[in-house]
Amino acid sequence: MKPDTLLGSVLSDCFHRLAFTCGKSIRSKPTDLLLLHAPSVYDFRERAILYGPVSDMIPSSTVFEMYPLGFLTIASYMQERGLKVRIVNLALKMMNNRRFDVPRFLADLNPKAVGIDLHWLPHCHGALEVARIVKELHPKVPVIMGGLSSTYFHRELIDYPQVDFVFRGDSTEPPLYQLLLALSNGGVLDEIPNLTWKDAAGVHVNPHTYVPMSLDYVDLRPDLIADMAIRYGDLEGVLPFNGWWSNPITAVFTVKGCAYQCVTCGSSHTTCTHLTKRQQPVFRSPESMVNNMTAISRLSRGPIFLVGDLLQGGDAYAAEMLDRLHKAALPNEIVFEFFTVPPISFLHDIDRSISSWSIEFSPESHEQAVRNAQEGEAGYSNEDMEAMFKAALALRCHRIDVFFMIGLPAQTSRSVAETIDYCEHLFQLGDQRLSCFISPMGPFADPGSRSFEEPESFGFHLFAHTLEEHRQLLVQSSWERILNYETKWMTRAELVDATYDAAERLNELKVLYGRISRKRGAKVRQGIAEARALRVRIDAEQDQPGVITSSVLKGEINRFSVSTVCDKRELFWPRRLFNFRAREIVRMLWRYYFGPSPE
Ligand code: B12
Repeated sequence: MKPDTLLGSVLSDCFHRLAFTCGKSIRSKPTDLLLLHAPSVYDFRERAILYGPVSDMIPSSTVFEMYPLGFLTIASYMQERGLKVRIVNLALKMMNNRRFDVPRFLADLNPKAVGIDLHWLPHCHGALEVARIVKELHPKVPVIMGGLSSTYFHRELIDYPQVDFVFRGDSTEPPLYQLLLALSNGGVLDEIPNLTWKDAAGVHVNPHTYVPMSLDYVDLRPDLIADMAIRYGDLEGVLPFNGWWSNPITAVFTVKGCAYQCVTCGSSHTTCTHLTKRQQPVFRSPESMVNNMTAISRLSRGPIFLVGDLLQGGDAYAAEMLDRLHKAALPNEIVFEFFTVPPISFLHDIDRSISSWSIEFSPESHEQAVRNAQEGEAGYSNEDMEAMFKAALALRCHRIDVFFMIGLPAQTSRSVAETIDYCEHLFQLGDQRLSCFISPMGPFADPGSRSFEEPESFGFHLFAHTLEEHRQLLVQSSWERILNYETKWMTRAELVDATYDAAERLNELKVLYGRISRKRGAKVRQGIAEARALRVRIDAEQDQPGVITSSVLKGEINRFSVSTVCDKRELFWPRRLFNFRAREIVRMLWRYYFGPSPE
């Protein structure tokens, strides 16, 4: 067992025991708001679904067990105002223990209100099922939903009997606080902004007026994770994703809204204008971000990912951020994301300010015509991009991950194959620090994106429009049938074929150019071959009416619940012996049980 995994289980056990030995039983803990994160498909443990590589590029598995960052901002906002919040990552608990009994677990809790995220649309099956169970067990406890997909589908969502309230928008902490107060004091509901609710008179849609122009009103306190783990004796319930303990990458959001118009993005400028009512991006202050990063650094040695392109906020903003980071001198690696090629001078500025840094860049396609169709006139050429890579590699940049996507407007199967040729060209730059990844856009084209709102104008065809239709899609037998779109250039079957072909070749190139070991390459190769074979067998079974997926097939499919087109470990940073600062954890435990900590 790795030291961190060992430390994780020891701490997990320790939290649990301490919670009881100190007479503070989990059950008796007051909870004003219980935040639940559901798996994508509620009964994924019983079903046999070939989900495919839809989550291969993120730390989560196909269960999409990562809860929204917003859970932490909500928790810290409420905590500062004296309310007790508990986060429970049900998805992760269900993954880790096949016998974990959700209704039994929930029946034991006694919260005043329950919040469930329907942020990412792939949760529309699990989130509504969990809401149904909560309502059944605790009929008097209000069930509140929120997140981007809740915002989009709020009218449909509120009609479900298990849903009492839906919050709209990308920022909900203050209105949610207002609602929790109103529910306990019997206050009026029609003045709470961004709230969709119902009573005997029908459905009410309060105006969407809470759109904060500063993001500094709320903190994202990493210590809350430890705090909740100790308070409720439940470490697993608050972990962000499976394996986080060994790969504690953390994300710091920098912006809400966007200036770019990417066709498939569910948070593009156009989408935000309509969905979150944000006419332009709003940036978090460098001071707030660096404070947040410093707090993370006290706890974790893992990389910190700055979500969003700092340069979108302007040169002065980005320069201030670097200046503050320089002064903070954090030991963690800082990961920068760029939406377009930054000036080379900016890379030098990063290098002067930070000793350990890396880059994530998503050109989506190597082909200019495809990039233009996706992003509007994409303002950079491959030559510009390569010049950036070379400049960064000449500096102390530790790592460059380049991401490509399948399912873009104007993209053909041939173009996807040529993207892999281009990856080889990038590998031939001859630096092991640069690697490439490719994955399909899936499982869904995002609601609110231009590809979803005006599919025909952008060459898309949708197989689902409503929330209920998406729920039905999620329980289809394979990802080819789950995808909610195809394009004028690729059918769903072609999207799947192009993905496996591209993944197979990219895997071989990674072995050839030393990006992964032969052993890892062989495992991925075998995984892709088996996934292809399973797809054929599922199709054959499905084509016979009335045939239910056989148990043999079920068992085989279940083995495909993690990575298929690449090995997830490629996404993570090399492990350290100890990822967390034990001293800080001990200090927290001490503070919780015995009062102020010794310095
Ligand atoms: C960072 C990020 C990630 C990170 C995860 C960060 C995290 N844990 O939240 C990573 C890279 C892992 C990721 C993964 C995915 N992502 Co993402 N992600 C983003 C990104 C770029 C920023 C999000 C952010 O910074 N939020 C800031 C925090 C503070 O706010 P928040 O979490 O949104 O929470 C607020 C509100 O949403 C709301 N809220 C949220 N939940 C709840 C619950 C309740 C009860 C209430 C009341 C309110 C509420 O209130 C919160 C507080 O104000 C957005 C795009 C964008 N610019 O918004 C895409 C975005 C949200 N992701 C998207 C998608 C599709 C995904 C994936 C499904 C992609 C995939 N197939 O792999 C996965 C799902 C991961 C999972 N569940 O396991 C889409 C969502 C579209 C949709 N409607 O479904 C977006 C819009 C990007 C896009 N493609 O267009 N993502």
